[in-house]
Amino acid sequence: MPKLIVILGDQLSPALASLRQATPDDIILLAEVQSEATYVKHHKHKIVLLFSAMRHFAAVLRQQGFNVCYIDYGSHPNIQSMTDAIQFTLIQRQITQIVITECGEYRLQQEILNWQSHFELPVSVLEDDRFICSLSMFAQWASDRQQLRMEYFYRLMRRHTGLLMSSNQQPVGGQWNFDKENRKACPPDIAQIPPLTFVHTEITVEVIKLVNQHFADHPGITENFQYAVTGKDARKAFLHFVEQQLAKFGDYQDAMLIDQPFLFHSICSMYLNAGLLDVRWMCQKVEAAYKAGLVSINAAEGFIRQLIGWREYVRGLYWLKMPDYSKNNYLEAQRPLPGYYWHGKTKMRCMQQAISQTLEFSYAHHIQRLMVTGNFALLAGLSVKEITDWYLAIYADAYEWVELPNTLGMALFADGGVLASKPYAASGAYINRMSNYCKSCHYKVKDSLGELACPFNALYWDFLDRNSATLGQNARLQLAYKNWSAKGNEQQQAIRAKAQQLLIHLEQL
Ligand code: FAD
Ligand code: DLZ
Ligand code: SF4
Repeated sequence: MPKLIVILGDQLSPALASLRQATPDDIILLAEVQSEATYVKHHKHKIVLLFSAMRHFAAVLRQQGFNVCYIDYGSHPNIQSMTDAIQFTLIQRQITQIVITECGEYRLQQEILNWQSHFELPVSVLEDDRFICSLSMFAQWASDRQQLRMEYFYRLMRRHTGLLMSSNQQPVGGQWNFDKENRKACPPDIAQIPPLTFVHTEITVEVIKLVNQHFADHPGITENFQYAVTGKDARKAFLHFVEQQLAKFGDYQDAMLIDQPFLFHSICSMYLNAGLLDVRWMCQKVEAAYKAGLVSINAAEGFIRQLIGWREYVRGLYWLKMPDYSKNNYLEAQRPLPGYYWHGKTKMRCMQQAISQTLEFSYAHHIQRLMVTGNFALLAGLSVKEITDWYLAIYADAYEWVELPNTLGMALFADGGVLASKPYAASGAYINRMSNYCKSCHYKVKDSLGELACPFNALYWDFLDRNSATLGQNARLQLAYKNWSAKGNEQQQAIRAKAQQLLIHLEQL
């Protein structure tokens, strides 16, 4: 008797655990449903990417002889959720069992856990072995530790995978981490090769029409959609990155330049997270480029660290700590999100750049997310719920398992230090060092006081001051607090007053 194999929009991998069990008798279900498409206002590019990639993936499965049930968005008014889509399929076919691979979000996992009693059928949830670290392996690693620092987890992953390891189990290059060599500012006239882009397939053209019709009020426009929608094209995009950009990624990973949204980044998280790329294959290509002498160790290690270190670590942490993790608000940040997060119109050049490219491409790189929009939200005490919903909606690579620890934990320090040992709080000086944004900004990055003073400066000091009861004892902030004390009463009062003005007029900055 056939099984019903449910494939979610971010499970588009031919080697997915549940697909490995598929026989030609089984029904494979993919469904475009309202509940998944609207639980936040996803950027239009994210919906185009997923719906088009789902349709291409279904076409390949059909070509391979599988029995695919595909539900187009809006084709059945009664189908609003994955549960409805399964109900619909069960009415039409004789099914003995439902099979699914672990999903990426706690919200949907709760829905899946109800299926067995709801449908009165056995439901088999398979481990998502597209990740290198299983959830049980992560829990085991975490079980005997006071602090869950990424660096130690990363070393375990290096040993586990053997990536960039010498035959005597030592890290290639003599050290685990070349982070300090990933922080150069980028010369503005540096030669750049843009990421690979792709013309719209017939399927994408159809999906774009659908998205414009049903999701007109979601952020972004569809005309400039340029991403890959198949595994084959995603692999091409990644190999282009390895050949053309990876060598410079090492040095300029943290750099930002005016009107350069992509710099030397891979722009691959949206493919990887949807299942179009395989993390092991990506790492092997990077390691091979290093071994062939095409890229230096700081580039190869820096990239592999993001994939087998940060990416696997945030996923482990998410599932270890949910559902309580999402409720954390350690610094009691409540202030409403200013409108420019949604339209990008602000005099702060750094924010304008990071937000406008986000609206245009559903993409910003890590330092823009962390040290510009994230840092501003941290310093201004913006609502954790509103900010995490914004990141979840606006980026094409956003799923809660990866977005939440990065936003709530890394950017907002709302978990009180589970992920990071100190808040990533910085004044305008950091942004000035890592970018050329400040040169054409309305505000003056060197000033903390006065009408044209860079808002990041007074907000930075005020952030430390107003959170001194919770952060004042943090060993890694002692120098910052010492500098704050050294300012003396009068200057401190002036900075507090300036910060108050900025917070009152946040919308006008
Ligand atoms: P590259 O700079 O080329 O890096 C290579 C790959 O490493 C990425 O494709 C990604 O898969 C992985 N990676 C790098 N850093 C991280 C990280 N901190 N956590 C997980 N994976 C990482 N990443 C997402 O995939 N989805 C998100 O929703 C997301 N939200 C974020 C929110 C905030 C506030 C911050 C600070 C970071 C967030 N990140 C998220 C991590 C990171 O910013 C993106 O993975 C990266 O910018 C994607 O661009 P890229 O593919 O060009 O990455
Ligand atoms: C993000 C998303 C969107 C926009 N739409 C769908 C959809 O219609 N059908 C589907 O199966 N998945 C979609 N997704 C991805 C899911 O939200 C994702 O699989 C879960 O959040 C688990 O990570
Ligand atoms: Fe951003 Fe301040 Fe620099 Fe302007 S001066 S770009 S607001 S850091």
